Amino acid sequence: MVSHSGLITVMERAVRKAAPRLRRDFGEVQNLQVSRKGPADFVSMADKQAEETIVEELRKARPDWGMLLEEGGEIAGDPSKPRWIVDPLDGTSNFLHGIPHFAISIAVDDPIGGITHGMVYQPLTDEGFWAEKGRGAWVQGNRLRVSSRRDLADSLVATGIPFLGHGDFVQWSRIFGAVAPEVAGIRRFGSAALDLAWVAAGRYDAFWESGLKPWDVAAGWLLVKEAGGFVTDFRGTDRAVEKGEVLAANDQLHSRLHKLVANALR
Ligand code: 2AM
Ligand code: CA
Ligand code: CA
Ligand code: CA
Repeated sequence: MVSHSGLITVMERAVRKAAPRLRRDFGEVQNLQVSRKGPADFVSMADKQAEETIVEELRKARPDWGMLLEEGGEIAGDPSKPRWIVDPLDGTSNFLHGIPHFAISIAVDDPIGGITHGMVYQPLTDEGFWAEKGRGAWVQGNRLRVSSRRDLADSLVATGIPFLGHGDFVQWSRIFGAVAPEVAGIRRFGSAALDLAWVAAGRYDAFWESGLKPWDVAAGWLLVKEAGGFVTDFRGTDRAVEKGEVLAANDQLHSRLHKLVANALR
């Protein structure tokens, strides 16, 4: 595996460069050009401009790397080198409704090591959650650790609900029906990247969602892993990022939730 020292600095520089514009646009949402990629799947100038700025910074630092971008699609690079996976604005619906809960997500996907670096950055709070494979997950100089709660009855669980034209409502309802009666509370805040970062930080005890894309999941997946948590798909396999299907928690809660989910989907 190539040496990745300094990559977190590169990612931090990219998100910091994109942040002021996002902060400004957030205050002027009514002036943004918004279009629709599908039913309820909105994209604005803010998404596109943030992505352009991020791509420019990342390309300056690693000119030969490929990229997987939510808005720009795939950009080929040297296949022996890692590629960047970028969601320039996760939580666009929140952003466009003036709800201050959205983030930038950037990950490094190495052809040998898989996801080796991840950053989930909240422009409004200047909070940058980052993780490096084998070196832990961090926010503002503090090491992240998933929660240590063991009982579902004490747990606050985040989820993502399918939205118009997107996702499996029946499957989600089955899982909700199995999980909701067992846990202390459920939240749906609308940014999968932040949901995972907050599981890594021990704010949520667990999180489940399906129908996601690699750019929603990759960085947060590493954050949870490096914070000592478990992230799998609903069957309990290690293919959460590829499948866009995520069940994340500490080991105890993960195994309890996995049983409930498996039952619900039988
Ligand atoms: P996006 O904001 O980058 O598009 C949460 O369910 C995930 O689904 C988010 O990561 C969000 O990513 C995406 N999403 C897209 N459209 C959505 C919508 N109308 N409602 C909720 N989430 C949406
Ligand atoms: Ca989107
Ligand atoms: Ca997203
Ligand atoms: Ca996005």
